[in-house]
Amino acid sequence: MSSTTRLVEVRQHVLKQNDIAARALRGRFRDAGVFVVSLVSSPGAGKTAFLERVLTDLGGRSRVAALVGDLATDNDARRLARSGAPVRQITTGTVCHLEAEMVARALEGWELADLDFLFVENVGNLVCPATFDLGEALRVVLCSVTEGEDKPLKYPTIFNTADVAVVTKLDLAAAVEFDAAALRRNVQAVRPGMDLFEVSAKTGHGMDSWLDFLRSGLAAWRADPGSLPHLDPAAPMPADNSSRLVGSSGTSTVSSPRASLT
Ligand SMILES: Nc1nc2c(ncn2[C@@H]2O[C@H](COP(=O)(O)OP(=O)(O)OP(=O)(O)O)[C@@H](O)[C@H]2O)c(=O)[nH]1
Ligand SMILES: [Mg+2]
Repeated sequence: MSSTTRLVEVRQHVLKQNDIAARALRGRFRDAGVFVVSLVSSPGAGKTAFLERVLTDLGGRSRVAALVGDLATDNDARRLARSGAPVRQITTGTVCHLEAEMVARALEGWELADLDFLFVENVGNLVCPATFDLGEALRVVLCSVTEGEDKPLKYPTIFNTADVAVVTKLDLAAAVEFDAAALRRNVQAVRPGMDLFEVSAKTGHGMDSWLDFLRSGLAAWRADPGSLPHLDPAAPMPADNSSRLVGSSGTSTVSSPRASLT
């Protein structure tokens, strides 16, 4: 057997093990009624800053908690904990993504039924997290205005396994001559119908629309855990939809590859 063949077999085994663990997690989340939202992006796109706002803003009315993955340090967990929500850091050492087993271990001792939302910030990476299901109900891919509008075209896999996209750091858009229409076109080219939100964690721009989306997502998911919120035509559009940019079809008709794992 060649070393290449062996490498492929080991990788397939790891992915299969992860799928089994992710399926078990998804069952636990469903039984507990906790809506699990994962965040993926390149390093520094603004996941933690965005999540700090989400935890703070949702925390008043909903029961929220977060896990955050990094190769090293507990910096992000400290930042997120300022919101008052329970937070745990997962340090992965040399591993460039979170795996379902890591999530399961990090949840030990937490009563999931006491939560409405559990957020999982993945390691900053637009490649590896795409292939590791974490049992989440909703996967969010973030890209900042400073990264360039071509990211969906260059990293299609992460956009194809995510359910919704968020553009961050809108307050910097003018300074970097961000072309919103080009990004929208590129997202739609890779993932027709994908919902796209524009936000700034710094100014709070777009956060109300995003929080409305999350709340309606929780309600839709609890009513039917097999559904993804952006696929639910009954999910109300936020009153102020200026920050919610939907595809030309208005609602998404493309199912998530991960949805088949439920
Ligand atoms: N101007 C501006 N800066 C932001 C915004 N969001 C994040 N930043 C800055 O961008 C940098 C990275 O933000 P983080 O939230 O740490 O990014 P991250 O994606 O969590 O980074 P990793 O966890 O290391 O992958 C920090 O200096 C933030 O202050 C924003 O909305 N506007
Ligand atoms: Mg972070």
